[in-house]
Amino acid sequence: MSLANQTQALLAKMGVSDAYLNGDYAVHSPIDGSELAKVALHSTDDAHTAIAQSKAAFITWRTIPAPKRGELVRILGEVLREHKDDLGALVSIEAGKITAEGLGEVQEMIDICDFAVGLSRQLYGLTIASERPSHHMRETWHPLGVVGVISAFNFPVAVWSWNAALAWVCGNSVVWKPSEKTPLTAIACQALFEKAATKFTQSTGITVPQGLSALLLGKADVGNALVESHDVALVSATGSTRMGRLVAPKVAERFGKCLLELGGNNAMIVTPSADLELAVRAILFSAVGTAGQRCTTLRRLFVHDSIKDVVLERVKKSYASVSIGNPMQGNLVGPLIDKDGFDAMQIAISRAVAEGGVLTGGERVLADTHPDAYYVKPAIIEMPSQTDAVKTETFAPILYVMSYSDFDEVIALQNDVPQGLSSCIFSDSVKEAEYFLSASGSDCGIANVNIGTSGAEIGGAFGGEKETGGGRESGSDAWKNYMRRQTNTVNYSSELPLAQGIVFD
Ligand code: UN1
Repeated sequence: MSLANQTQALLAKMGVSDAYLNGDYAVHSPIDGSELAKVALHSTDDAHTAIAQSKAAFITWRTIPAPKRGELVRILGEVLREHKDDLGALVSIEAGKITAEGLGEVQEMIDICDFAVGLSRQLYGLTIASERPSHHMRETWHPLGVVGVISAFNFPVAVWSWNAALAWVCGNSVVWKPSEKTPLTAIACQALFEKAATKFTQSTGITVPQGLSALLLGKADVGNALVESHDVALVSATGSTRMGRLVAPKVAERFGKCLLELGGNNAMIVTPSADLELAVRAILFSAVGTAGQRCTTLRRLFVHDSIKDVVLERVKKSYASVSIGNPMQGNLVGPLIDKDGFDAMQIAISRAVAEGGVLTGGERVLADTHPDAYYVKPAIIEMPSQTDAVKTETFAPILYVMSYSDFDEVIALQNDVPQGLSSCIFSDSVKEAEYFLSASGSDCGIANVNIGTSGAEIGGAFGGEKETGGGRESGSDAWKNYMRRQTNTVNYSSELPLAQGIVFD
């Protein structure tokens, strides 16, 4: 069966209505470059209508008790479990992920739904001691409004769910603008949401307001409508630092809230005491998984001088054993998303080589069988130092390898890049590991010990510092981004004492 036919069958199985599939915007698979379907893109007028509808949905939804809102997300988790294979396969077809990673992405969605259900009974505020007699102080969390979600091609469904599941239990409505490279998986998610909404209404008698989940397919103009609308309370944007630089000032100008999850340039430090068997396995998954197209992908490897040769030899050996090809046929490395991705990789490689890098791999493969798809051998580049090419994030499987001799120096190098998403150390020394996690250690939002840089669990807050944008999504208390904080002081006395001891009569 062709990929287009498989796509049609999967979309039908997930209940996608033909209405989405009658446009003229062609969607291609990175697996072989073939056309999968044509979809209709929205206009900025459509965006304004969707935002207005979403705002109306919010007004109703915010009054539904949070645990009831959680019930909708619980049912969505059930629907996702039912369709895990279908949606996972569609992620593989549309984004080129290997089967295990397509399924893993849907598992992240299920996990965040479970998390959000629990959270729906735990949107805790504080009670605060008042300095005045017979007064109560407390802090409450209220729903925020319309949440705009802008997501990237590389996690075409999970990033939406991290935001949407939390946003809904927090009492918000969601308008989603997915990457124009992956509209089909987004359409499928919307259909699965609608399925969950119907079941929810059947079992609870509560109507899900129309527009609680809205989908906007389009390019930058449609995203921009979300960014500029005063009716969008929070813009949660995942993508490049370049995109974040466009989004953040516009949202700030109207005093909206922004949650940014932008570029990463993630590093691993391998110290002399490291378990090299574990380190090499972690390097392979972090650097090569998802064909190097995760924001958490390992891009910089610092190995102590004394073990550099042995580590490099083992890494090269493990790279050589990796199968590259159709991601749905048991290979470990699938294609890059498109020609632009491939070109960016080749430019980065040339630059690094010009800066003194010694290259292994990096070339295109399978061009004969798939002239319209871009499969590459993951590249390893031994660098003489941390040059400009190394400091730049390129969304492709390029691993820059450098050696170090001094521990303080390598911590400084790890931090000496504009981005600050993920980092890790492989070490069996408690001193080194704890130093890495200390205030003087890694400056990233994620810092791991004896685990690679990618593949974070949903339970922790996800995001990073510096040019990564500073936002935190997913677990821990990231839910607070989706609510507004209110401080309440209640006087239950017959006096009117003022704070700070002021007497005003
Ligand atoms: C992303 O690449 O945008 O930690 C998200 C990870 C995944 C999420 C990646 N859980 O690699």
